[in-house]
Amino acid sequence: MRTASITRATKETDIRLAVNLDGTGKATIATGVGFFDHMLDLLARHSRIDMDIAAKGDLHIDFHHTVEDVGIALGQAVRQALGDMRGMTRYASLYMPMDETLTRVALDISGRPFLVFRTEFAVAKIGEFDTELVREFFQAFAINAGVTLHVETLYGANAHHIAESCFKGLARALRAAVAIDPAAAGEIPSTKGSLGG
Ligand SMILES: [Mn+2]
Repeated sequence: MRTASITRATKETDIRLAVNLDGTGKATIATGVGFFDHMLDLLARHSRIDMDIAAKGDLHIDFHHTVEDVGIALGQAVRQALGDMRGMTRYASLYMPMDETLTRVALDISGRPFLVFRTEFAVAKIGEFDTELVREFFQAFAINAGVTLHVETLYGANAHHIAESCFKGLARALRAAVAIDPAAAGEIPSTKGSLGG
């Protein structure tokens, strides 16, 4: 089983997180931020990665540290669970529609962290949630998971739909990229013979 657990405590947040890449999408999520819980829940569901995430952050300041640090811990957990990436598909890309919104996500699980994020929100908040934190999460995840991640929202209007299309797009891309490719089982998907930078 490709699993990992991360415990991460700072003066700003206290996070316990576990993932199972070969799961069914079962999620137990409690970050104290309702909209973020909703996004993480659908990230687990649509990636079929089991996620157990408990975060206690300094929400009396704002949601920034909590969202960013969950992104860091989730990225670290995914990277750890992948191990030497033997047999892994590695690349995935797709278009994710959500009503009027369309977002494209392309992913290379390469050990080469890079984020291109071309998604804009016309409003600053979704409920209490700052829309700029969507990018912060993707940045933290990409850097710590060691993935090259391109996200572009081609069009869209509703901020909730735009955010959801990004998270669902990441979910489906992750699901495809971490899947074991039966034709290449046991092989490391790189001409270098290793992945990791
Ligand atoms: Mn929703």
